[in-house]
Amino acid sequence: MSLGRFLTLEGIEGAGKSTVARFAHEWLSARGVRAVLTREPGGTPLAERVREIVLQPGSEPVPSEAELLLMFAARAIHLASLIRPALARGEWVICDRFTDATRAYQGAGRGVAEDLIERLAAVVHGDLWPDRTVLLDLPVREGLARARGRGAAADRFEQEREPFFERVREGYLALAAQEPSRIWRIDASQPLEAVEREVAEILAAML
Ligand code: T5A
Repeated sequence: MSLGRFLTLEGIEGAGKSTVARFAHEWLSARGVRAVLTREPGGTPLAERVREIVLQPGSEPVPSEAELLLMFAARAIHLASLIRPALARGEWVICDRFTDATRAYQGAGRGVAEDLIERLAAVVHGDLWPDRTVLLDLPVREGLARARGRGAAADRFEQEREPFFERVREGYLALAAQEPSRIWRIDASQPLEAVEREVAEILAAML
């Protein structure tokens, strides 16, 4: 079975993940590489329904453990219906967020126990981890200003306060320090062209 490559984009809100994911997809397509562009939570019709549940603000509180399980429920669906089949066909998968987001948001942000997250990750995706993860890192205020500048209504996470996102950012930086060969940090406060140049270098090395 030929296996494609699995690339994920991570970072706080407004870091530029969606923008850079689209750039990576276009860069690969221009070189004749078949790639699927997707996101989490979501990526398939059913997983997108779970996304709605977990992101939509509402009056009923969502306990952290429920949030964690919903993220992994969406991920299990996404892996079965989209990620594993694409990789098995030899295609690349470019995914806007994956389990590092769970480690950063539910783990570092919400305070869910690390070993619970790792056990669920082992059940849901076993040894399947991204080949490369690009961490788009920038100060929280800058990221939130960009995200809020788009004028869209805030989702349940975007309604959180700065200290939450500071913990998430620290969580991501700790992951990058633990796994430097997989997680590559890029300074996302640079102009977009500079960020994209660094991403192109990573893609070229992966090819
Ligand atoms: N979540 C998700 C968890 O808690 N646990 C999990 O396991 C998972 C998978 C998902 C939410 O779910 C949480 C985390 C999230 O809160 P989302 O919509 O996927 O939500 O994620 P967001 O981070 O909210 O996505 P955003 O769209 O807000 O941020 P992006 O994708 O990082 O930013 P992007 O590309 O849309 O760019 C934002 C703006 O900045 C500009 C862009 O043009 C755009 O206007 N921009 C730049 N401007 C200047 N310089 C640059 N370098 C720029 N790069 C982009």
